[in-house]
Amino acid sequence: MGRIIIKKGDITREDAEVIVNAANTGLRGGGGVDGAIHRAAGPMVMEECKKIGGCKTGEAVMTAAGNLKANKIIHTPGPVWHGGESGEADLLRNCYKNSFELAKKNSFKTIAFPAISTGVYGYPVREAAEIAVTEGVKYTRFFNEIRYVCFSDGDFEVYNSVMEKLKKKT
Ligand code: AR6
Repeated sequence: MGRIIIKKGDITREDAEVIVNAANTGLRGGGGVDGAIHRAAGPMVMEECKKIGGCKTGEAVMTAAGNLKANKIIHTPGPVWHGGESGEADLLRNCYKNSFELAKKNSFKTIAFPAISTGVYGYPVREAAEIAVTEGVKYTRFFNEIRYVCFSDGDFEVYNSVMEKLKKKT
């Protein structure tokens, strides 16, 4: 049974075997964590993204990790928040599920996630954290460590409180 770790930090510095990128459907790169990952990884990763061509919301594709410590990057476009009635929760759940499945298929044992969709795409952090952590719990037996890397103190607190609540329930 693996561990779930919630930490504050910059995901580009994580030494997990695979890190997940909150991408867009064109895999074109952009701001936020996507921009940071491409800057740190180097141009080779963008070359590979261009070859892949794109990825649907909620699906996941994998590339090399260039100059990062990680071995691979999984790119998954999260949903844009439109108020919660447009299937956002299912799509975000798919981002986590498909990323876990892809990492599992490639026998990776440590994986690190940013808070997908909660930046530019506007998904409320608590709701997003509930989905992230609930999916993680389902996959602990396939991984040694699942890390949620929060970029702000506020997100870190929210993830911790969601985790505590979940522990009380189980
Ligand atoms: N390490 C960890 N988390 C980070 C980092 C980092 N280095 N930098 C930002 N975050 P966002 P989205 C956090 O906007 O909402 C891009 O332009 C950030 O504080 O990066 O899924 C893509 O190309 C927030 O908590 O992703 C897409 O077009 C979280 O990462 C679009 O933005 C996600 O914020 C995707 O939007």
